[in-house]
Amino acid sequence: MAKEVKNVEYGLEKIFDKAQDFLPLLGTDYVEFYVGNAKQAAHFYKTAFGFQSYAYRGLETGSKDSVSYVLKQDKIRLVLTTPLSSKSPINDHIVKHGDGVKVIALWVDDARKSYEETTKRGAKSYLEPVVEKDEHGEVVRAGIYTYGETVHMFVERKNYKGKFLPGFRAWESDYNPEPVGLKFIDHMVGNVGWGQMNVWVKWYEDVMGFVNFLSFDDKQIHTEYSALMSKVMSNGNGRIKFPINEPAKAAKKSQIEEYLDFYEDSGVQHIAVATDDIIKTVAQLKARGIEFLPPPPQSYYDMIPERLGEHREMMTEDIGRLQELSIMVDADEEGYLLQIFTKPVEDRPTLFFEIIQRMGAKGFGAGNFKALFESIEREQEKRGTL
Ligand code: TYF
Ligand code: FE
Repeated sequence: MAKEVKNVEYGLEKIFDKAQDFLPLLGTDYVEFYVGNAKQAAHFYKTAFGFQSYAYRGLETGSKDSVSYVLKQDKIRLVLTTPLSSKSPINDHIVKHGDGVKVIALWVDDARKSYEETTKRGAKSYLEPVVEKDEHGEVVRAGIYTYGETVHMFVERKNYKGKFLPGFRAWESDYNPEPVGLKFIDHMVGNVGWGQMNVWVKWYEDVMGFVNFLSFDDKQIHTEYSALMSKVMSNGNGRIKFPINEPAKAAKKSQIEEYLDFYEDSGVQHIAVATDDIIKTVAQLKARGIEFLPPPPQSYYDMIPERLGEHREMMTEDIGRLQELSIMVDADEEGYLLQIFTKPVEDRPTLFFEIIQRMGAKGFGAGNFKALFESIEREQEKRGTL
């Protein structure tokens, strides 16, 4: 069974000591997707995932080249952007990758300094600092490239009282499906090409001042057919966690290779969102048509008490109910966690979502990797990509 290698003590204060403080990050500001049809995608994220209409920019607000819908659920903000003509460079991104994540925006106190410190350390520039203003104040943004064509945008909004960003107006809608209890982004995972994981680990260390706090190698993460390696990068306060995956050689095609083939580049593989009631959240998502990976076998659920170890008494969820919903459970020294994975949410087998509830555990569910990857392989088999 896969076991994670801890590179630093779990205590976040200790991570903080190790991490550099030149780039204080307050949290995830927003995640922007480039999609073929933002209007329809927005409907999907409202109807199926329980996001709320929040802000809008398009022809009606004077935006001639692209349209963006902003959706919100608790602390999570998604931006869905579509080009309005063939001349927009956004088209190239969609033609190459399909729908996917373009921007992981990070909330900072000083966007200019964030840009200076990271570009000085070798980051490739995407957007030099720009000040955007409206009647609610000003926002400063600047961006750098990370893996593939993915971007980190630094967003400074301390002098802004508006809803989202200058240029957007509030989006009021008569159609408001209930939220499903998604609270915040727990982590976002990047898939990178052969031999690239350590390059990006070093990039997050050198350029962003992150620390590598957990590692999983292919000896730990493999099934009969496939293997991968993964290292988790965290910023100093532990609010931003970016695992980086790389495929590893095995008998058949790794799910990471499948992603790279279809995304045609490195990119964001999954967004893990936290809930504090996973049973309720997942039951809701299923009722609204979200498709999850097929459940692990009975033997997996029989092993749960053993997997929980000393945390067995602490677990209040009914194992039978977890099994009905195909939710998985893992434990580490500090507690347990509950998690489940959607099928890809685009036609290309690329981006998917994870729903996670942490009950003290700070790991990533290493005890579930084998069952999870076997489940993914059954899907790959159906697609003929294993
Ligand atoms: O983020 C993680 O590490 C877990 C497990 O291709 C995982 O969610 C790791 C690799 C992968 C899918 C899930
Ligand atoms: Fe994850």
